[in-house]
Amino acid sequence: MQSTKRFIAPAALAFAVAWGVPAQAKPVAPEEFCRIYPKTALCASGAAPCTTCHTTPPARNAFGIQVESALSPGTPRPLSDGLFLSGLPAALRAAEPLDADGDGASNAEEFQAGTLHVDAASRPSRIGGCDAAESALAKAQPWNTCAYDPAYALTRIGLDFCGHSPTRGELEAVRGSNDWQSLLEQKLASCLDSAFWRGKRGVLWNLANAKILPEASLKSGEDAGDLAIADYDDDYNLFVYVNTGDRDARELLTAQYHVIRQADGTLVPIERTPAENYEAHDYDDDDAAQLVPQQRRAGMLTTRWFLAKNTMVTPIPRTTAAQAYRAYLGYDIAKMEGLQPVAGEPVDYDRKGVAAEQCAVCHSTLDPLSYPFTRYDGLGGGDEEEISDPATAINEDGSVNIAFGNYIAGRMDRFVRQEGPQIAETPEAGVLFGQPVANLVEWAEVAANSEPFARKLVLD
Ligand SMILES: [Ca+2]
Ligand SMILES: [Ca+2]
Repeated sequence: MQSTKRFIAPAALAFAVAWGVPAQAKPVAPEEFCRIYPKTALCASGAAPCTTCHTTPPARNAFGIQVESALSPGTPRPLSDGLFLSGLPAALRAAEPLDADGDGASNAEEFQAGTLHVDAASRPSRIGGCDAAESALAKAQPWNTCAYDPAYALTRIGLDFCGHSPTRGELEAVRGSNDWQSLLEQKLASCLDSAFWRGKRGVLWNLANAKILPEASLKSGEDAGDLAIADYDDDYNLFVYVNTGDRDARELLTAQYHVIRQADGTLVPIERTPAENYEAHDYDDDDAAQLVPQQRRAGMLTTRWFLAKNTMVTPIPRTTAAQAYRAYLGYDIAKMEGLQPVAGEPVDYDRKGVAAEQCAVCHSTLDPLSYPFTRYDGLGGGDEEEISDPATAINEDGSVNIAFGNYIAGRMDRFVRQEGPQIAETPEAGVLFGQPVANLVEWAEVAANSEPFARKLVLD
């Protein structure tokens, strides 16, 4: 049991914890596997999936059985952590020449080729390439499967980046040219400029859906829904803008400007104070205005919509932090991913019982991630002051005196009556990837410069 427990991947571990297995079980095996085989496709996201060795954990698949039988044979089970880890490399090596799925390719060959070692239908196309007769035959086919086929590449570029096949003329030009590489580059460049790629509801726009989580009924501004709380057009505009024009993608989390879409579809960054944003909207439509002061902005993480949709009326907005961690850094805490416990956490400022053993497993990471979000209001909550006359909302320094979607230094004080005095002790400083951050702007800076951010960007 002990040895199989060590082999459980993060998702499976979540079940284990839910069933009350002691929290010290750690998913070390997937990481150890990827330390040994860092380049295999199974390790593309950092740790191997549980299906590398298991069917449904703890049951092992054919490869898991091969590894297990070579793992410190003769040593009584269960193996201790130390014995398991020290025996694993040799056991994996011992299973390399074996063929778990019987498809004729060894486990090692499949790791190298990126095919599945436990699926006979997935096997390396052979090692070596085509011989002369095969090459000649392939060249005469519509698609050349023995060599790089520029016409096929052009078709893929057209379909994936332009939304349609290339014309016959374009295909012939590429087939007949020695300079096909620059023709492909030109085609790609023009596709990346097309409405299909960067326009409203284009490919990039849709790529942002999992980050923005739009809901038509809650939308304000253009195409407003029945229960309008905020507008997400600004979010999409910023996302598409940052991801085009050879811009620095880290500005997704560090931009302190907003982006508007002009009538002709051009995206233009604008530097406006909250007051200027507020005045740019009618009072009827003021829930579409961005109210966070410039120096408190952190790109997609502090837009009116992101805060309204995720934080709503929560004092400590864990949902907001979890969505930021998932959408931009690739770690889903609900699946026990990206856990980096902080000593002394969680403190349980809002008396939710998060310090209980089963909860602390996640909350010792999640709560310090969440504190920097606590000063950003979503939809009010607590004892907030209502502004009855919108005309009095604007302050001289360009800030706006409305709580919703705004940065409020003293926000936690509003919750004392409901949550108790300790809620006001909630710090604004937090911890991300083991690094202390004073506020959300620093959080976003650390995030944007991190390896997980770069990896998520590539995986997207
Ligand atoms: Ca095989
Ligand atoms: Ca296979």
